[in-house]
Amino acid sequence: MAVSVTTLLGHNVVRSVVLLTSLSLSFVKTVLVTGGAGFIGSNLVRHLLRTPVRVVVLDALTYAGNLANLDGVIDGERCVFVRGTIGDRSLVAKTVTTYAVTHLVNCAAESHVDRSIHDSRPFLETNIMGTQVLLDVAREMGIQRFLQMSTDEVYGSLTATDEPFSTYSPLRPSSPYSASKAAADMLVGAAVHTHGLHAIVTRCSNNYGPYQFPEKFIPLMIVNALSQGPLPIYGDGRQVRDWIHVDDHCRGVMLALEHGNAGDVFLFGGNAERSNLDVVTRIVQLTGASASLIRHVDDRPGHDRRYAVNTSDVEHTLGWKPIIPFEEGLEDTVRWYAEHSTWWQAILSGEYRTYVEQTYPAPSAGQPS
Ligand code: NAD
Ligand code: TDX
Repeated sequence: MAVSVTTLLGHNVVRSVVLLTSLSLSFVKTVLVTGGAGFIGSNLVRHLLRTPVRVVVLDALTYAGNLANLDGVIDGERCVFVRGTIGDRSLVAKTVTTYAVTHLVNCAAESHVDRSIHDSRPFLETNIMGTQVLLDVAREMGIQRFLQMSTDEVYGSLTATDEPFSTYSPLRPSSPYSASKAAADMLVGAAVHTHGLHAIVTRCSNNYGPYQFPEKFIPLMIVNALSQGPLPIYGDGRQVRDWIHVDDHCRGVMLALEHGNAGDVFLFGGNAERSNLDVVTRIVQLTGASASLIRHVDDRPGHDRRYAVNTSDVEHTLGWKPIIPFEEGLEDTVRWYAEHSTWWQAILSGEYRTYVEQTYPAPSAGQPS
C-alpha cells in the first residue's frame, strides 16, 4: 500500500502512510475532509481535532487552498494531508482504504460566484463531477457517513419581504456556482434514494472568520481597508446577506455528521442579515480607514438581492443555534486579519503558491491528477 502511494503522493505523505498503517486500528473514526485546506475546511479540521478522531485532508490546493491554513495542525498522525483532486477516483479510493476512512465531509469546491460567471467549467468539474466521484467511492467502500457541505444560494434570491429560506423552499439557483452546488445536492439525494448511502446535506449562509481567502467580501474589505486600498461595492450595495461565524457553522456540521439521518437536509444561518453597505461601513470604523475608500462599481451580473435563513428546524432537530453575535464576530475577525498580515500578504504576493509547489508538488503528467 505505502509503495503505490509513494509514486502518487511523494515522501511527506509516505511517512504518514507508514506511520498510520500501524496506527489505523486505534482510531474509531477517521474523517476525510476534502477541501480541508480552504477556509471552512481548515476551520472544521481544527474543530474535529478537538474530538477523538483522526482527520485526513484531501485537497487539490487550487488558488484557494493554502497549507498555511493548517499550520501546526498536520502532524502525519492524527492529521494527515494528501494532495489531489476529488475527481481522481483511484486516489480517493486509495486514500479511503489506506486510512480506513469511516466518515467523509465534502468541503472541496470552487466557491466564488464571480469566478463562476467568468468561467463555469471548473465549477462543473469539481462541484458536480467531483462530488459524484466521492459518492461512488463512499458507496463502494462502505463509508458510514457522508456529509455534503452546500449553501443557501441553491434557493436563489429573496425580495425584502419574502420569508427566509427553509428546507421546504424550492431550489432556484441563479449563478453557475449555485447551480453547480444544487446539482451536487441532487446527486447526493439520488445516492441516498437509489443506493441507500448514509448521506446528509448542510446548507449554510455566508460565512466569515479566520483564514477566509481575500476574494470574498468581508476579508477583501478588511485587507483593503488595512492597506488603504479601494473598497469596491457592487451596484447600490443594498444587497443583503445573512452572516454566520465559521465556528458556529462548523459546530453545526459536527452535530449534523453525528446525529443526521440519511437524506436529511440541515439549514444553518447566523440570524444576522446585513446590507453590504452596512458591513463595509462597520469595517471602515473598526480598521480606522477612511470612508472615502468605498467605491461603487459595476454590479455583479445576476446579483442575488437577499439571502436569509430560517434556523428553527435545526434548533429543534440538532439543538443548534448560532451563538456568536455578528458585531462581536466581525470585530474578532478584523483583529485576526490585523494580527495575521503575513498570512494574507503571502496570498496577495502569490508567495504561498511557491511554498505549496515545493512542499506538495502536484502529481505530474502521466500520473492520475
Ligand atoms: P474555499 O474556496 O475557501 O476552499 C475550497 C477548498 O477546496 C480549497 O482548499 C481548494 O483547494 C479545494 N478544492 C477545490 N477544488 C478541489 C478539487 N477538485 N479537489 C480537491 N480539493 C479542491 O471554500 P470555502 O468557503 O471554504 O467553502 C467550502 C464549502 O462550503 C464549499 O462547498 C462551499 O460551496 C460551501 N459554502 C461556503 C460558504 C461561504 O460563505 N464561504 C457558505 C456556504 C457554503
Ligand atoms: O468586491 C466585492 N464587492 C461586493 O459588493 C465582492 C467580492 C462582493 N460584493 C458583494 C456581493 C455579495 O452581495 O458582497 C456580497 C458577498 O459577496 P461574496 O463574498 O462573493 O459572497 P456571495 O456571493 O454572497 O457567496 C458566498 O456565500 C455563499 C460564498 O462565496 C459562497 O461560497 C457561499 O456559498
